[in-house]
Amino acid sequence: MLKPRTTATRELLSLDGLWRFATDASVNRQPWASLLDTKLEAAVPSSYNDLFVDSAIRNHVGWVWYQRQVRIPRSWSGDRHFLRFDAATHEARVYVNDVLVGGHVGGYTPFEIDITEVAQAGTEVRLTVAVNNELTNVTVPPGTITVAANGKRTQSYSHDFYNYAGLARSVSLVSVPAVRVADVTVTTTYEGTVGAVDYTVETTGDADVHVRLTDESGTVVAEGSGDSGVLHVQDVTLWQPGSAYLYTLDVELHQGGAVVDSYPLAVGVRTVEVRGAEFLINGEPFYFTGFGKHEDTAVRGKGHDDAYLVHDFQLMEWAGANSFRTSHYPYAEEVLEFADRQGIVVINETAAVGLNLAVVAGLTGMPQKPTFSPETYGAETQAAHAQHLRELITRDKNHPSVVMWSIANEPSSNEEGAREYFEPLVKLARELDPTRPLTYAIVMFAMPDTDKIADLFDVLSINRYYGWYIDIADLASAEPRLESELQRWAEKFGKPMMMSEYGADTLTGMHSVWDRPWSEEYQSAFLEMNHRVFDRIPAMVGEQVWNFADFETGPAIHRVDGNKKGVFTRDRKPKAAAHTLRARWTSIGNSKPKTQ
Ligand code: BDP
Repeated sequence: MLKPRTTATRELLSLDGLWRFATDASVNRQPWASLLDTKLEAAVPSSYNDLFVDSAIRNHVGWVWYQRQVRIPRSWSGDRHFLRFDAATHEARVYVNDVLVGGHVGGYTPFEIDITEVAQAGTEVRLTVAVNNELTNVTVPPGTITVAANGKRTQSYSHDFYNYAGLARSVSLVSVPAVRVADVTVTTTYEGTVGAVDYTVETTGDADVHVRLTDESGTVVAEGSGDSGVLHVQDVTLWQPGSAYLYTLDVELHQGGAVVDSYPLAVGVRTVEVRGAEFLINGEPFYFTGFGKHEDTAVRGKGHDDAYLVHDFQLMEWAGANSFRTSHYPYAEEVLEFADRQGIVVINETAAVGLNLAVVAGLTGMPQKPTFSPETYGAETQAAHAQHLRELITRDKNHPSVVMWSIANEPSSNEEGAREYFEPLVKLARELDPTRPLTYAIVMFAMPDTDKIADLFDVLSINRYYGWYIDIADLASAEPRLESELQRWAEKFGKPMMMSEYGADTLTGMHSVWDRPWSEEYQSAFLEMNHRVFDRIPAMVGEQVWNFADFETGPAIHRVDGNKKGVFTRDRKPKAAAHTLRARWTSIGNSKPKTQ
């Protein structure tokens, strides 16, 4: 799905701002009508949870309502107009003048609704959006709703971040021509100094397709026509990690000599490949440094914020990081566009986090119920996961910064049924995108001899906490244990491996001369221990620390005002570990440290 843009033939009106807001006590009020009876207003984009002081709103389980007036520009007659939601977490129903016009399930991918027939150009309409935050065994991510005898609904889930909800990304009204570019797909390669941009254009009607590729100085470097083809670029400048270069592919539709639609797409020419135990970008072995992140800031929750976007990237660059993972859901498209421009490498993850009832059972590894079964996570969950994968790959397939898809975080891959659940999803992802490697983040309960799905994937992303959840305050024992496990993965699979999570909760300002968990010194020592091990294992192709910054979680006995594994605090102040990482990463760059 193309990101909306203003072009010569398209217009975009932002609906961001303050909307009337109310929570709804009814479980499934339908149909709904009339003016929202409320004094509350909520900011869009923002999660609604932390905006208000009322804990009933923060902890509300079910539907909330957003409402505002919208005037459709008079000049839009003759075109189609759409409502576009960059995300509504986790389900939405949309009403124009109290008429249901559409909806969407899935809280981290966009959707659009054609409202041309119900909202004529030049008129004002009342736009009402119902958003539901419930997670069940058939949503991605999954969760459980418990209803008490008094009817009180409680949400639980097995992922370790707060279930922020609402309209956390931009909402816009867009006008597009009736015959238009519906989608564009590009893949790139190069041979010597000649780049190749393979393109396919989908349209909504009959028109001649013209494409033009310009470089950053605006010079046309290749042109073509037809729905699909290959454009060759002489003396190509590659998109490189740390050194982005973007061409622009201008797609035009012509009818009888007139341009009826035009759409520009940023294109980076680069290749990605897994060969043996190496991860190659542009044929060169690449070593990932960086973080698992979250979309998480005070007050906004998961609300997208350009100021934090810029600042977070500045901090990553300062730390010498060359990459991050969109743990544990697709991020706002602005983030990927920025990564494209800044040359930061992205591992793009689905929202399938918490497919693991062993974690729900506590850190025992003994699930009370099997994770994969018709009663728990079965065919319907898998179908929701597949649909989410389709929406993610369709949205993000053209970003040069995205080098790999992560299909899930810490699923119970050592349990019966894991292979039956994941095999079709891996097949689907490869059909949707044959160009990018696939991975999943491996939970600590899944070992080289018990994991049932590792062979299906290209890269093994390993989440491990030796020195924290295992061997806390005993890094001397943690070190050989970590090393021996990583060696076993390397020997058994011969694939590239990366540490996709390793980290220790740390209270900023706490210090100790001993190995004391929660101290800033311990976080640094923990990371250094891990690094010594990684540098001894040739198959390691990267390290992403958990987490970039402290973040909000649900209440739990092991969480003090959220998860404190951030290398930066929630307000982005560095802990001592930030300097430890900076010293290492600025010295190693994009290449693997010499194996010792
Ligand atoms: C891992 C999860 C991550 C958690 C982290 C932790 O992938 O979401 O936040 O552990 O416990 O299991 O800090």
